[in-house]
Amino acid sequence: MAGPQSLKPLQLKNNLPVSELAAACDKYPKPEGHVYSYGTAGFRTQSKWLESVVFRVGVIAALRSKRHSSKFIGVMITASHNPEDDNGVKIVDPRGEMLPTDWEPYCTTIANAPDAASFLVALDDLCSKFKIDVSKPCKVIYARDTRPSGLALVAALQLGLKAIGCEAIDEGIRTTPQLHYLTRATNTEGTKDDYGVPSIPGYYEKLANAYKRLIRRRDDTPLVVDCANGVGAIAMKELLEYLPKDFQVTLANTDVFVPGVLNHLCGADFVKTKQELPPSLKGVLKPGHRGCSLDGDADRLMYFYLDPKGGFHMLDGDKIAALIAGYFVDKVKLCGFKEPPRVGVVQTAYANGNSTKYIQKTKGLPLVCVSTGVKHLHHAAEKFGIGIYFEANGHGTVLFSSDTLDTIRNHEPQTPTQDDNTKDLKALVDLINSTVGDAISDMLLVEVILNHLRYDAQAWDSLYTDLPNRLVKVLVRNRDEFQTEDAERRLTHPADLQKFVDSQVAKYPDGRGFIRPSGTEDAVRVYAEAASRFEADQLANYLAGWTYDFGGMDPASRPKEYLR
Ligand code: G16
Repeated sequence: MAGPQSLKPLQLKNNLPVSELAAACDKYPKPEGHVYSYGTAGFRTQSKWLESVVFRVGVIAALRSKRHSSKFIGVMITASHNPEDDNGVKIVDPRGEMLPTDWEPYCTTIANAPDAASFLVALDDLCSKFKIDVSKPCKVIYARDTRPSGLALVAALQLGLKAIGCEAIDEGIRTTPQLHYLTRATNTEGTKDDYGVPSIPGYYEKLANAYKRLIRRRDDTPLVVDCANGVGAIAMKELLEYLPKDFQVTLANTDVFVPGVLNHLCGADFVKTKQELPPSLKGVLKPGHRGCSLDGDADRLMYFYLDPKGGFHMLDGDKIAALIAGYFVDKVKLCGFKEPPRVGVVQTAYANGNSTKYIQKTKGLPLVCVSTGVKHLHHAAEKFGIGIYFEANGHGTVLFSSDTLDTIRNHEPQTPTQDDNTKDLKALVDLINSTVGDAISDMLLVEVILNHLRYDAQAWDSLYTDLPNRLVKVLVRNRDEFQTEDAERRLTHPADLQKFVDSQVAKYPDGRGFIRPSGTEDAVRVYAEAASRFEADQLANYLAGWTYDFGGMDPASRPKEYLR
């Protein structure tokens, strides 16, 4: 162990509180042999490996705050849709966005520093690289999801914050989007960009008031919300106190503190990957009802319904994007702006081929495809006046550029119709949590749009027909051996595997398939779509079989559904 004594020869360029940081670092030694990487969703792995990382993230977040003129930086402890034993930590920037990518390699180096001395050197490099004035005050706001490991990780975070002398606000157990909201609202309070009252009641009031301004007629169709046995259950119960009493909702999977049930056979990821009703909703969701699932930290949303014969139909992030995009393009026209904001959509390679066709060809909207990960989608959506981004997994939101916000604010409607629609648009800006995908805000948005358009779930579903598709998670020796290009639609390595993908895909009508390493799990994801269910499954299973073997796994242990 490197105690403060052994640090004497260290020549640091920045005036960091060396003894405090070194002593605290020694309390959370880095597990030997474990390699961490700041990826798509921050650091994420089994919770037992995370204490040293979360301690260090506390220090990094404080430095980020110093870099940002002492604004609040958010830290969220969650592993979202992953199993309960996993956990993770990510840093949220002052306006609620993800940490910029140029900080990621520094986070990775700091997390992997083997001892206190190298930890301090890595911090010093970060300070020099980003010209951080270490003497400035720093502020961090943090929260965690309902995972049992969260408490110990919060203790590690607190020690990191204390060691660097950081002011901190503990928000307790919150959804990821609530923490993003609080970060932005706290930093913008009393400014011209005021995002809302910086408190959890302020968050609920903002959403609920906007919903009340928008909702037109009473709808008696029940909505069943699967809360994934996660923090979304707490937030949904709290939100209901602010919504009109006739909001017809049944909450399911609300066992927040029962061990082992988080995301288990329920939640948005279960629905998307299994494409079936969570077993716990059998008999609860009836034909004619709408159902939706949140994930473990309530930043993803999936809708679904049963047809009159009881058949299950999923309305995923692509269907949500199509609904929202069509609605917004019409709404903007009805406002009568002299210079209407440009509405555009951002998707990833997972977007269903028919959703892309619908948005581009039927609705005539510009669309871009980017790599998986909110940071990529968010940045691409910022280029539009109104940018709608959704991943097929149900993670997404709508962004309004500052010019668009000015246009809406200063617009002088010439007719009662323009006036009504402008009022709606103003309320929509308040209803949407633009800081990040927010399952609860997105759910209210979908409910408002269905209400305005007088659509039931089936009418919404009929906007376009999904091409049958299948997503398979394949375990490999080392996911870093899989590298991609073209927004993750093609492998550059292993090149021979891409040749195989091309030759297989060409055999299937409407066939499409790609293979990419996950940014959040130690696995490779295989996606395939084709004209029929049988063909999509078959193509996915062929690609999975080859991925397994190219991934250095023993062919004798290849799962039986994978094909070769
Ligand atoms: C995170 C990211 C999402 C991404 C998902 C899966 O979601 O925020 O953008 O789609 O991971 O990523 P991958 O396929 O690379 O594992 P969440 O909900 O887990 O925070």
